[in-house]
Amino acid sequence: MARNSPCVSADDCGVFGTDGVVCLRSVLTAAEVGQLRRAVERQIAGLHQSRTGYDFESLARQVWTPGRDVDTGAADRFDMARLKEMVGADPLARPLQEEVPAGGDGLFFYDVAAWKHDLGVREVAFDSALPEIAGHLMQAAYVNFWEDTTFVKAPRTRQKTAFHQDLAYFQIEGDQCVVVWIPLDPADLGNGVMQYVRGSHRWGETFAPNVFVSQTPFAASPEKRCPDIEGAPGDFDIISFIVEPGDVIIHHVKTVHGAGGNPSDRWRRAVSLRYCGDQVRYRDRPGAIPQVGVTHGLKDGDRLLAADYPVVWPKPWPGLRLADLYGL
Ligand SMILES: O=C(O)CCC(=O)C(=O)O
Repeated sequence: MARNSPCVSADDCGVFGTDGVVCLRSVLTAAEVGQLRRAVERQIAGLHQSRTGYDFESLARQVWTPGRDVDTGAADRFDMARLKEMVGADPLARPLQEEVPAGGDGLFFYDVAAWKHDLGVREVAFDSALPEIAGHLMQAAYVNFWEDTTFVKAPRTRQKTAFHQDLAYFQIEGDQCVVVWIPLDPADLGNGVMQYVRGSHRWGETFAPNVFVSQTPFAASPEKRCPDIEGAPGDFDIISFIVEPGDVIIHHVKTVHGAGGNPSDRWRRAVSLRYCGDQVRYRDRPGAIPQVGVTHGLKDGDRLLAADYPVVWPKPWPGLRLADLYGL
């Protein structure tokens, strides 16, 4: 089999182009997986002091309890009271929750931008095999790192991840962007592995971001609502992979995807890394999620040439450790 890079073949590129998603096996080392696990442990430990960390499981309970104010502690990245209003005003909104065995409250932990303060996350995001793989899949001349996001579902977590498309969450124009979902535990449908609508990146549609706990679109987005995949799964070609730590699943930024809850007694920890290619331009999209701590003054139409979006591939010389050059 012809190989384009150490970890991605011409066949992999073909599958990615056709399906909008490809699973690559044994891409990350045990040490790299360990670095991400330790970073995620630190993020979860800081949940109640964090301005960016959320438990969407608890949030969903608050959203679906009429008359209850939403309390997200120190976290202030999203206007959750507004989110509750949007869900309340959406006639199509309904809880997207699975039945779980009794015991425990579950946890659907979400956080972002660990790369800014965590050297281990930066090393995986910048100096693992991933930037080069992303470059080959996107056929890009160079690759910018966009950001990292953490998604953890503890055992007995009811909340699903509503199906969505990533593009309109990001302040970008162009679809030369990939999302790398990195499982930190063995994952399958039983504990909420990601699911993808095969070929949906070629539908020619941009969908509004949704509010995670429901398919309700962000009010500020002018894009159309994502189809109700959960409501009619049989109408869509949904695929998933059984993965081990070290494997990665890479999807195109326009591929529609979602996940179940985690009714099992196993954890489902994951980190998601987002990379853009040289053809992407900055665009301050209405309804995109505000990024944490960005300092650039990019205008619509600019290349992503700013310290907020490090160029991670190709490297100026082999063996250069980019992770040491960035961070707060
Ligand atoms: O892990 C999840 O539940 C959601 C992940 C996701 O939507 C993403 O990585 O883009």
